[in-house]
Amino acid sequence: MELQINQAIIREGMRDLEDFSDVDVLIAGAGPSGLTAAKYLAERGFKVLIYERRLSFGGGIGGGGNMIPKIVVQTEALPIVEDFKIRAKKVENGFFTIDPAELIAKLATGALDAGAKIFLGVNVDDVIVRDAPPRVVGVLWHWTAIQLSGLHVDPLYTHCKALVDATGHDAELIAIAGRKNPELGIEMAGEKSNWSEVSERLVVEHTGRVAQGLYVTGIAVCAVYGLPRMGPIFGGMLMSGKKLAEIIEKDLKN
Ligand code: 48F
Repeated sequence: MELQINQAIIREGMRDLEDFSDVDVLIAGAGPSGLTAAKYLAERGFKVLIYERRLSFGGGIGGGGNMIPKIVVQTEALPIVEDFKIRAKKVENGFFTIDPAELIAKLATGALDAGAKIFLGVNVDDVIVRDAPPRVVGVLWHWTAIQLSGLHVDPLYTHCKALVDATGHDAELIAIAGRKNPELGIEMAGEKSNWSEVSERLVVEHTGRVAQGLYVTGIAVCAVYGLPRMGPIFGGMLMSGKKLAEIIEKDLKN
């Protein structure tokens, strides 16, 4: 029996790895913005892959607000909440609260049911850039366990038509891409201190393409464009993910 278990895992797992080494859209980060973008892109027929460095999804959702198990969304995000069949409770001042565990589960289910693939325990380390004109065409990745071990192991590659940085506060991929490839013309402005109402709006406004083939969504937008951060309000993350899906759809169809 052990042999058959082994064969099933290795054969099917390797098939997936090979199949998903060339995709339409590669999203780094399975937080709220990445999962939302994944659902709306996958249901438009694109081949979508998410690499998530942890062995779980949800990013910053699970901690609620300073570990109190509620997060908040605003009215504008309700159509997305409804698309994912997430239950939201109306509270004071036009806000809605959501259970973090439900938000994680249903965002992931929405993305997976739409056809997106998620690989857990994968850390995206670097980007692949081709010149004339400079364009991001893929990533280098390691299993997170290899990165944590400190072993000197060369990474593998994945090619994509569109790479999405949904890595959270540090906008890791855009920072790496800009530092190593000045020809991309990326300047990281750095995230500013908290101002939720301004940030929620500006994050969505600035969501989009950063360089050819490279896109940003979620709180990473703040680090790229010098915008204030926000606390445990998540409507902007969902709206950013949905807006990015629309932008990438247009770009890839052109
Ligand atoms: O941080 P995260 O939840 O990003 P988000 O989608 O949402 C931000 C909110 O959670 C919150 C906020 C707004 O309400 O302020 O912070 O913008 O999810 C980012 C995910 O990316 C993974 C990380 O483990 C997390 O699950 N990640 C980060 N860097 C990498 C990565 C990487 N290099 N490779 C793969 N995954």
